[in-house]
Amino acid sequence: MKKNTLLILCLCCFLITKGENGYDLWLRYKPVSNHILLSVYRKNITQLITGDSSATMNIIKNELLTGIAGLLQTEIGYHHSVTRDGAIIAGTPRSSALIRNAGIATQLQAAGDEGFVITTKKINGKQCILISGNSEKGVLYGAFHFLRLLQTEQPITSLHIVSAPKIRLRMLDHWDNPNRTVERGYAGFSIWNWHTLPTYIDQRYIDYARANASIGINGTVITNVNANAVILTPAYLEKVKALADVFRPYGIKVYLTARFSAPIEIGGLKTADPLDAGVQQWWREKIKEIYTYIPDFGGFLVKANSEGQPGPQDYKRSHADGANMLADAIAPFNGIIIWRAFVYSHDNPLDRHKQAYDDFVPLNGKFRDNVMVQVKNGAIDFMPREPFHPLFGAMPQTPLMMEFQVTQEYLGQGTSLVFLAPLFKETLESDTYYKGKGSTVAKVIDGTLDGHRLTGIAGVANIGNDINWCGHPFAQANWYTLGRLAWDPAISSEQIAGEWLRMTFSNQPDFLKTASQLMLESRDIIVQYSNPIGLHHIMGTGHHYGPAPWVSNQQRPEWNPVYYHKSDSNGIGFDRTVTGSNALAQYYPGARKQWENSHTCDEKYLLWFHHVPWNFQLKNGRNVWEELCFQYYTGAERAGKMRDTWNTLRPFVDQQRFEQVSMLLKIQHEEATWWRNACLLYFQTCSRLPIPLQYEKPGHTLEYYKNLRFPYAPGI
Ligand code: BDP
Repeated sequence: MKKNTLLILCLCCFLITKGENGYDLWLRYKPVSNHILLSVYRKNITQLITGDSSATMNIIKNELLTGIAGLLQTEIGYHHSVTRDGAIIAGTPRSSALIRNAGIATQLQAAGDEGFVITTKKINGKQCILISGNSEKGVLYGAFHFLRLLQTEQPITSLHIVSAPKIRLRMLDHWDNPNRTVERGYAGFSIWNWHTLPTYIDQRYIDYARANASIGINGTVITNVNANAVILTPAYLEKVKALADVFRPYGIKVYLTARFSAPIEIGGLKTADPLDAGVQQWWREKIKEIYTYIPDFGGFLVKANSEGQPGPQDYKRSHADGANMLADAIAPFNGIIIWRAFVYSHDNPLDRHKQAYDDFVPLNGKFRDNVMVQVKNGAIDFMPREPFHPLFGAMPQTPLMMEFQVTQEYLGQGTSLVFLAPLFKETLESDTYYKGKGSTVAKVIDGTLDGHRLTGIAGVANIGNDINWCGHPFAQANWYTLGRLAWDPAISSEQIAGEWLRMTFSNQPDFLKTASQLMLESRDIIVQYSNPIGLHHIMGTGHHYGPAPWVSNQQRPEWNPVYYHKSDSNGIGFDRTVTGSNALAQYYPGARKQWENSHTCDEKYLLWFHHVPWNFQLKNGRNVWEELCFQYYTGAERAGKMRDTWNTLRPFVDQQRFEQVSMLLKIQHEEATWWRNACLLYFQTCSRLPIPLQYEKPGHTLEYYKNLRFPYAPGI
């Protein structure tokens, strides 16, 4: 072998073993591996023509050129007119005469404000691919969609795609603090470096906007719901403006969280009473000021009177009074107020499950037109499995926005592979029965049931300054999922997993089959080994890391796991039927029916809605204690198998990401075993029944598990 060849070979080996650090997310644009397809692509993609130059159009042009160069391993030229077959024409009817005269007006009409049309068409006798939209944002989404077709190795010779988002606001909620800590963040510190803003524009801000645009996200709340008023001061508004300027050409609007007591804290007022004229004036001026920095500012997200946050109830005013005061002040600028329904109070003795509904249903229809009420998917708090929130379908005159949690606060945090699409879909597909059978949560959210114009889905972001953005390489899939489902809640989990895996790892069928199954089962597995048959909120207090079902010493009752499982010598579970808290009454009869009788209850939610004796029989013949043992042991065993499965995928994955996932799966298996042992040993002190002999004995005593401490667990 010649010296040079050897050198090149060594270099190649080095590059392969070095692997990928994950920074490129699903936008890697690696060469198309299917050679037949590659030659079809090369034949059908030969030149690029875009509409008149603008910030967004330049982004579109660069993205298409970069993407195509990477995927097709060939530079296509940028032209002004169609000279050969295979021209890609990207633009709006306004920015491009070719698009304007292409005869696609009907399709464009169906694409609406933000949608896109991708169609194959003869122009000047040449076969072209048109990527178009009524707005540049639509074209941008279309460009990313087109690249996704290539990345996922789909046919492109006859394209007739019209796609419009089903949801208007597709947002990420960052729980990022000014000091760069991230509440419930498991991927390092905040990506916003407030100290160096506004002058220093980190490349990450641009890459963040690009990644979001690639999945249709069009809004970002950049600050924590547990808000800090400092963000509303001029020095910080300058910084927010700098970010907004970066995001704008990517079609992303900036939103902020508003601390309700800001008029006192930074305005020098004596009160923050929403009915006080001085307070109203203060917010009007503050909002006007914000719009001088950010003319397209999206609006405020507000957490009020929840978990100690200030709010209108401090002045005996309602949530509507608070929201409407801000809504009136922001209306002249077309901004909106997103008011959170995640409220519960320590002086409310009612089941926490019921409190938001009780507070908000009487306010149905009392909010201004530019207010949305943001409701978590379930009534407790982003649990691994939770019935849908009874507010969905209960406030028909008020647009409700879905709040999912993308960051895995209760689902293994930064160490677990848990694909969240099945969880999100489970909620979206749940039937509220509010307008009869088929009134799914998705239809409440997308406005079809009540004709709402304002619609939205938000996800609490899982992004930090870790090199791969999300910490766990597979956590990126959950960010991806949020965008895809907000665009269209009907997309299946299988499709999302498939797309993401193809773009993030490989298009090899053997890889895809195994890896997508791994993803699709993962949420079920974590439910099994952490919160089976309806158990919930039994995680470590404060940091929520790992199991702690024994905790009972917290100041507020609903901060204690014992509040949620109510395990004692008689049995286990939370009675939410008429004999208990009757939270079930908040659901429509059709929905209620599936849960109200302990003998017919969907067993996934048995202990969510019922307190049952230890010898209660399940449909499979096991009693509750045996079922808990079965679930915990099976779940932990399946978690172990996830690693074995991943290990079979070594040939398809670069070494760096392969090892990362493998090590994390080892941690996950250890954590699953810890969950199993700690929970069963604790519940055994109530049931006083033995762990069946076929199972291996827990490796430690209950005391050992109780004494574990995690003072520096992330995310607090
Ligand atoms: C809980 C989190 C807490 C958040 C709260 C919220 O533990 O950190 O502040 O939700 O959504 O899940 O406001």
